[in-house]
Amino acid sequence: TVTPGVDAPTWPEEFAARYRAAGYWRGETFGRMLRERATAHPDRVALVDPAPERRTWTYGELDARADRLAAGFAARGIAKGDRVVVQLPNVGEFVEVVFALFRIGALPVYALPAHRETEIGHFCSFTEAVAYVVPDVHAGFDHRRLATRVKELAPSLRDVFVVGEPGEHTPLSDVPCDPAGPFDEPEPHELAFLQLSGGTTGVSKLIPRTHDDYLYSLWASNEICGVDADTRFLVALPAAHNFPMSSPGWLGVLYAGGTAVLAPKPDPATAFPLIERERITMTGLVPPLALVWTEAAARAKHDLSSLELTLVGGAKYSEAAARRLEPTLRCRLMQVFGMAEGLVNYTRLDDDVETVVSTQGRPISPDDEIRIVDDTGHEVPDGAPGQLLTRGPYTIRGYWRAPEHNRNAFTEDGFYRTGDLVRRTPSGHLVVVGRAKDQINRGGEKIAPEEVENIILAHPAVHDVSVVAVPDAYLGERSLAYVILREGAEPLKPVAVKRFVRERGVAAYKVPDLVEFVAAFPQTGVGKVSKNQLRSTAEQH
Ligand code: J2J
Repeated sequence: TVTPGVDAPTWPEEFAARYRAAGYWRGETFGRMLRERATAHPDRVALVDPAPERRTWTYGELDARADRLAAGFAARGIAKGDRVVVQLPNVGEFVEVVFALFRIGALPVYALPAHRETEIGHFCSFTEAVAYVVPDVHAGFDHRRLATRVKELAPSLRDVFVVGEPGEHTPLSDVPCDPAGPFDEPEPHELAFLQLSGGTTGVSKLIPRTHDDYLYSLWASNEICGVDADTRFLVALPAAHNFPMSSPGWLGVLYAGGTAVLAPKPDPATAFPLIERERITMTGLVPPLALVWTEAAARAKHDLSSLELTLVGGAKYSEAAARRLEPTLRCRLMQVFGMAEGLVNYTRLDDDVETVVSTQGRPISPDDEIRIVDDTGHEVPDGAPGQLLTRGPYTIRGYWRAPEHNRNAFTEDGFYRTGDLVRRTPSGHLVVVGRAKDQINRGGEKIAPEEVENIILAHPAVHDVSVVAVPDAYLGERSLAYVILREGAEPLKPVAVKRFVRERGVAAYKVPDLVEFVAAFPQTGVGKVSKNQLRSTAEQH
């Protein structure tokens, strides 16, 4: 079971009381939210999964389906507080499964389709997950075989549910049964799910989000983005990412009674026909995709005129690229700078063009507290760059079961150290100017160098390794591994290092893009590897 305040630090009561009194925390839960929408407008279409055959779910159908699946999960012993690792691509079953879990108060742990044995093994064993939900084969990869291996790593795992051909596991289609009596429903202040952090450490930390706090970020995002029952939102990015899930994302759209359309892939060849056919009004993209869409739109044969708003975030969007989006896609641009830990900033629909193209927005909530500090923790003068610290009604107070890490990741008075370097404009908008944390942002996918370094260090020919970001015109950043070989070791080729990482079973985006062999690393004054100096060397690439 999960004990609020023990497994996951929570807001001190005086803050919780304030957030409730202010009307941010409405005392809703995801399970009840869907039930209410299904009662109010059962026949409205909630969800479209367009491929390979177009399938739709009305609110009534999604609600009934969540009930039957919840009953089936419960019959298999999944109970309130249990963790279930969900690794599904953009398919309707993803939404069915998470609402079924919400309904019984079990916590989905959102894995990405790209994750492999190392990551999934960690999520399952660290959270003591009782079940794991996978597709059969996705993007040419057999997730059933991965599940078989993960079962050996994680003894807590009792069930593997497969969307599609089950192999040796249980088909998800066998799970639903007639709704049993009422479930032991979660309370609004309890945890709803565990989201993944981008991470800066060897293993990624898990982010505990409550019904109250996440639902607030959804309805407030809806107000800012103008999401309502007429919104038709294209989920172009992987649905498990915090951005397409909640800013305002498919969960925000379901909250508002609109329609979420799941794109199997985010490229223009897939997305543009969907925009035309489904009359899409809103979507969210990472900067590299926004670049590709902007270029493709100039010669698109498809009618994109339904598109009203495109959100771009997850990594820094260059001002020059941002300027081109509105004229070519012929829709409004909104920049979004958010994080799965909480704080989300948006430019506003009534901001002038200069603000929209040159800032990353301002916080959702009047109660999002922002501090911009120097290395010693003191606030910098107005407008000067510094490290962003934040605290507020939907920003976590600590990671799941990570008390040691939390001591550094949060200040004593509960501010989250984002690791982002920002400056604030007089209007209160934030401009992201860099990063203090050791992380690589590869087109929105976050890589913790330490994780990749630990893997490469296990190679018998490697003496030492340092992984840093290299600027990249398309992705923003790519990864470069500087490797020092052991004395007397056989020389390695870069591809051998890449293959070694891949064969360890990690998400492909973590495999270093470049590998370079060096004799030594530059040192800081205190004899540590100077990543700053390595990064400036890497910029010559
Ligand atoms: C620069 N850096 C950005 C931006 C995120 C909405 C949007 C994005 C995320 C997300 C999210 C950036 N410019 N516009 O969860 O709800 C970098 C920062 C930040 C980190 C968080 C959402 N938008 N970033 O990207 O948890 O470094 O969330 O701290 O994946 O991405 O990453 P993540």
